[in-house]
Amino acid sequence: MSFRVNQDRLGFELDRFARIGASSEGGVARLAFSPEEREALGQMESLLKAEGLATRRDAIGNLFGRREGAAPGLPALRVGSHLDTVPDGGRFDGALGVIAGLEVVRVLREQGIQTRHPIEVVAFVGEEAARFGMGCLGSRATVGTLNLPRLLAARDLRGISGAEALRQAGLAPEALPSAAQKPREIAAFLELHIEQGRVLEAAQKAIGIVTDVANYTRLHVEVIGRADHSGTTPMPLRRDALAAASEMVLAVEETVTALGQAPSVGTVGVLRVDPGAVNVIPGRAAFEVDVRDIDFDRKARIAQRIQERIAAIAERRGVEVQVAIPSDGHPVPLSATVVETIQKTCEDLDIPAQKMVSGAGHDAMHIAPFAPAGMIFVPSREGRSHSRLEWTDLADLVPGVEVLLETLLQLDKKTTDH
Ligand code: HGY
Ligand code: MN
Ligand code: MN
Repeated sequence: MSFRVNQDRLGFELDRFARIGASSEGGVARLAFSPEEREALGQMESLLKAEGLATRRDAIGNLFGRREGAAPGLPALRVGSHLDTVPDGGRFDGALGVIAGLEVVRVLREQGIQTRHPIEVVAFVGEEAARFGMGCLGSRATVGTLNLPRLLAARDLRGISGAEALRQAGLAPEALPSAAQKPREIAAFLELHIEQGRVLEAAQKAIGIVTDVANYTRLHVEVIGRADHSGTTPMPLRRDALAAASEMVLAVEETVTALGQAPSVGTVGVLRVDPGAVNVIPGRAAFEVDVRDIDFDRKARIAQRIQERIAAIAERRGVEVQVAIPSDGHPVPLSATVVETIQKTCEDLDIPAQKMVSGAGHDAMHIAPFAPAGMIFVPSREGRSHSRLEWTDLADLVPGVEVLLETLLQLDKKTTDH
């Protein structure tokens, strides 16, 4: 199979971006609105400009590179993803999708291909929820669904608010609503992404054709006990907030395991303890629960049962508990037209592919209700991601970029004005 995509050039760009925010242990850290994310966006903007694309940044910092089409007035065919990462993340999550967009426009130039629709390469900001507990900030702003007051008030682990982070990035919080676009501006959106799971590797398939994206319910739990002297307080008199929270964390795992079926999952990734001193019984503990499923009703049952378990543990232990639900999303079906086009492209290119759902959230899930959107997965070694051990061999990335390119060309031929 001869691909038009240049494997060495793809590898060169992945190496380049992996160095931006690189840690000495081989991970990458480019948090939302961080200097590292800004450096990556700036680097990508220069590369898109060098390809002759007109570039722009919107009010939240999303980067768009535009290659004009032959037919004036048609909406853009967009390819892209995100350049931010989780702390100590991998080099592929997000960056692959944006770098693949750069490679697509490079191949179009080399092959002298002129599309009917304009092609836009996009890098959405703040896809990861790692910093502020809410993700897909750039794609939500694009479709006008960003909860701006929540972002402005959110605080990261250093106590910096979303509003301060935006201002430090040179962005005006009050201008963010102007980032919202109109559905007619987008003919379709395609996102190439690593699978971040084990399905393709186990099935020995080169491509995942994503039909649906799971969504999450997030619970913020505050446990209020009583700070006391760790040496003088008898065990029966304690109101230990961390011991109670620890039981609750295990209850999350037990409940998802008991009520869920794959891809039901539940995680507590953040736990804060106050005052956090070795000789003080914790007076407060706060933790974040992330429950995900492709089945909304099952996810609701799991979240409800988790809340019941938390209340019972608090009652038994004599601590107070406050539960907030900042997010409760519906799983998102992707565009059937785009799914079929990806599938036909894989058949035409004779690349082994399978339809699948995504357990991870992505920018495409926020674009999908707004304009036709699709996702193409490539395998992740041992399914590892959100870790410096995230890896996909270059030879396993190239088919994904080729399918992205060919699907775009197929969509360009279709009248995709919706
Ligand atoms: O959290 C997620 O699902 C995605 O990786 N941002
Ligand atoms: Mn991610
Ligand atoms: Mn991602």
